[in-house]
Amino acid sequence: MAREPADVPLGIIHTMSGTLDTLLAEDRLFPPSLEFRSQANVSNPAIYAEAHRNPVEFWESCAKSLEWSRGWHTALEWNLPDAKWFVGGTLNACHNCVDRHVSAGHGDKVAFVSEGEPGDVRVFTYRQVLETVCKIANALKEAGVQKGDRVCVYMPMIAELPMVMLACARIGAAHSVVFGGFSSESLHERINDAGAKVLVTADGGWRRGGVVELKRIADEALAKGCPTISRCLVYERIGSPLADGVPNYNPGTWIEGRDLAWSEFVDRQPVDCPCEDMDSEDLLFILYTSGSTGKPKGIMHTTGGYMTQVSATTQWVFDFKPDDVYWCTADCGWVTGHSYIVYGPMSLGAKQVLYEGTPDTPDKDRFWKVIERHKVTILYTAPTAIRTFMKWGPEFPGRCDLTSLRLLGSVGEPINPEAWIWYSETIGGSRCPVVDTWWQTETGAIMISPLPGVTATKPGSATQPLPGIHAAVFDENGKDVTPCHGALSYMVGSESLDQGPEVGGILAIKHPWPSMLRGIWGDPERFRQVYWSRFDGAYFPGDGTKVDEDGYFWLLGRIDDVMLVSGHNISTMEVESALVDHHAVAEAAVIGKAHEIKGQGIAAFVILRAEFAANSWPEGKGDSHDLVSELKSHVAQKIGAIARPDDIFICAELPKTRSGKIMRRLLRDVAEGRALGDTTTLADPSVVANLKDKYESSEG
Ligand code: 6R9
Repeated sequence: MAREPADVPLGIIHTMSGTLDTLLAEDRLFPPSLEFRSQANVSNPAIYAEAHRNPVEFWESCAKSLEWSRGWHTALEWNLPDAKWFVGGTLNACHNCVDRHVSAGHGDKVAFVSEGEPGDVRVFTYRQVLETVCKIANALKEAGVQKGDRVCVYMPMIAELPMVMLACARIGAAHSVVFGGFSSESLHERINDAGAKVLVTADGGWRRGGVVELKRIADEALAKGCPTISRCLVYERIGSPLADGVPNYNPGTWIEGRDLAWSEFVDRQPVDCPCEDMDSEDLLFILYTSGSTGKPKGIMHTTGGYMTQVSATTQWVFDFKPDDVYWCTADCGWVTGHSYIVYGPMSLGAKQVLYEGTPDTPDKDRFWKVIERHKVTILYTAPTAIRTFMKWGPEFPGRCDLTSLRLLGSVGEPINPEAWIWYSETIGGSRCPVVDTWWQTETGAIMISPLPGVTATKPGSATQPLPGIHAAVFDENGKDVTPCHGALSYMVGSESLDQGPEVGGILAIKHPWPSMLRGIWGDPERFRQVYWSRFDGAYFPGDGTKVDEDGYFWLLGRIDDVMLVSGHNISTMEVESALVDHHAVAEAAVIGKAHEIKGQGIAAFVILRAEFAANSWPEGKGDSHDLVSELKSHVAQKIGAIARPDDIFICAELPKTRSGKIMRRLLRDVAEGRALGDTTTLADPSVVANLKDKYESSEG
């Protein structure tokens, strides 16, 4: 029956019938090398069974590697949806990340190598971090911040950003970091939602050779009315306009009595400041996550459980060692920067690289130059970056010495198998384990990931839930359909259990975990409704997954993106991966588009690798191109005729959020000829506007 486009339901809640059809087969397997395994922090698979026997006791043993000022009396109090971990315990997150390393004699160890985009490099030892953090903490106190207050942070990706976060933690104020690429409206909304007392910003930050005028944007946000803000502390990153080598940027308007200059106000503060004793369940931070629709949610994380899980997972998943040089390319404005720049790595006393700017400034080899210069051993980045590097071509990494690398991580989106292989071979020299880590702002820490000394990896699979994490796959009706459900064979380490066939469905987390979100700031009802009402007794992350016969999880993206083609639920991720599998394709975004007969047809937006794009493949629908029909056949051959794309549109860029995730909702608007929906979370709204023009002219 023909359906009007408007009738085609876009949300999975309505479209998904039963379980997801899983089609793409991937059988490459990469067991850990003997060499890696023999030195790994975790090399005994018995850790899964141990954790499974008693997850709460297991997490208690992990919590003991932190320094507590008072022990807990109850490990977990669980009244769905409210969890309390390590009840009665007290600790300070900053103490655990900084002071204890200095007290243990590691004050001279480098904490940060902070490389600015213009090429300036500043090095901070743990002792210097401690002194600076104390000065910032004293400055915040003088500016009126007290334990229990919120501080909004809007800064470039330089060492002062994590130090401001640690200073907040030190004095018991919750930080709310807003990514420096957000607009004044977004900043204004987040300041007011959190009721922040102080805003910490900078005159600007460097990006793609220019200055992002943070203070000017902050002024705009404050001018819209932020009644709770009394002070604005400004770090002088750029210096005075018109100084040598500095472009003429707008530093905003200085308001006496409100604005405080870092060089005067922070630098004169005393270098010691006691750590506040914090309850395990005291708020550590709020971080806003937009999701696809609606007002941003202020995700709340508390102290003891969060610190326990970020610290343990850094140790296991990154196989972190004292002499590693670690580089996570995320910005502290995202949860990845919170958990895997600040709190996880620093709790282990890591030496890490911070980089302020873009990967193509001054040239497309900047990341590889950073790795070569600072001898980075562990790299943690996102599939969106990896696919961009694939598009640019192998000559850029080829110019640099990357032999210091020993482990590679991925986070943020599903990584297509071909991108995984490219990352492993071209960046890792086929020498480094690849850890694909699934987690969310809400989960606080990594949940599903290989243990690099234990797990045989499969390209495109985040493999298995970490020890102590009980992930499962549920069907549309909320029924647990996990193969060998109730006793996942890998969790109990037994070979003899029945292994079920592969299933696809909706990811669920069945047992509380220490770093789980504690709520949405100011909206407990929305917290319950969004995450805890979909399933009975389990957390609903909103992602689709399949679990194969070995108990490996294949994350398939947001379930709102699943397509319903002739009655089959097909994940966009699988069709995208089949396209990226073709040697001409660097990146693909796939959507379901209203179709008279099939309900939804498949439309693909494809970015070619540089060497192909340079050949005669203009942007556009290109039905007549040989390449387009070749790509359609390639998908049909990889996954089956059901997944053959109806339309392929060749383009130069895809609409992405500021954290680099593809926004398929807007591509559906383009393909179905609708006005574009909300574009405020896009990194660059002109990309989708251009795409729409080109799409419409090629249809005409
Ligand atoms: C850490 C972070 C969370 C959403 C999540 C999922 C997607 C993240 C992934 C992944 C497949 C991975 N996601 N990591 N999908 N494989 N390894 O990205 O947090 O910004 O809150 O996004 O990102 O869809 O639900 P956040």
